[in-house]
Amino acid sequence: NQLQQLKQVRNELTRFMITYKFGLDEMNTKLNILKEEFQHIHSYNPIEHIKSRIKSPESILKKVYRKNLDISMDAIRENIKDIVGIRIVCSFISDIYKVSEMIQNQQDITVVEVKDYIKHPKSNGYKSLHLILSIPVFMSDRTEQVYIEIQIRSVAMDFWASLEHKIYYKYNGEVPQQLITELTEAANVANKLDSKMEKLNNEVNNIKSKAAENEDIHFLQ
Ligand code: 0O2
Repeated sequence: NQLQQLKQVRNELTRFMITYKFGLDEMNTKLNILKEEFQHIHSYNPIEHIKSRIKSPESILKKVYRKNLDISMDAIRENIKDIVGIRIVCSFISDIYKVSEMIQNQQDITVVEVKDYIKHPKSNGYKSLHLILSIPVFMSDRTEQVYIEIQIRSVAMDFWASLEHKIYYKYNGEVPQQLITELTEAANVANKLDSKMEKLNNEVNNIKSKAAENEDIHFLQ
């Protein structure tokens, strides 16, 4: 019966999850290398912080129902692409695209999909750059491709999205219109803050590079 089938799938899922843990470990190592190397070359770190999670078997099953999928490992493997989720929070919008490019350029990473909610924000004001990647996980007797969802956003975008997520859950999806309007206004304020910080950062960088140029000229004379 369906309950037994569900229990069996749940147990299989728990075993199947370890592959995703390896995928997450691998991706975290890649991100830490990028972070350290970037710091070494450019003397600054574009990543403020990184958070990650592996979807619980329960919420994978919820998504299986929501998407009306077959209850099978193959269907889950193929259709649920955010079992491993990584969120990278950057200081500036330009850093978001730099980090995304560094990730996409890695040879063993296949870019499955890019959703740019920064250039095309959702109607509620949600902004983030989403990458769906596939990476190989090498095990003793086989190699498995694992999907990973990476969300890259600025501190201001992250601040807004965390609050919006909380409100959405609090109202169980039925958020009063007034609150929706205010949230969208708050998203605009977050955008303005991002633009202002980017502009200030560019100004500081220009001053720094002019100072470095002058030092070089001075050294050569
Ligand atoms: P959680 O708990 O964060 O994982 P999918 O349903 O993933 O197959 P979809 O809807 O096209 O396909 O995915 P999309 O648009 O890439 O969004 C997936 C994730 O982005 C969400 O995951 C959220 O984390 C985030 N997100 C998308 N839209 C919004 C939004 O309007 N507000 C906030 N705060 N976050 C958003 P989950 O699965 O919803 O939740």
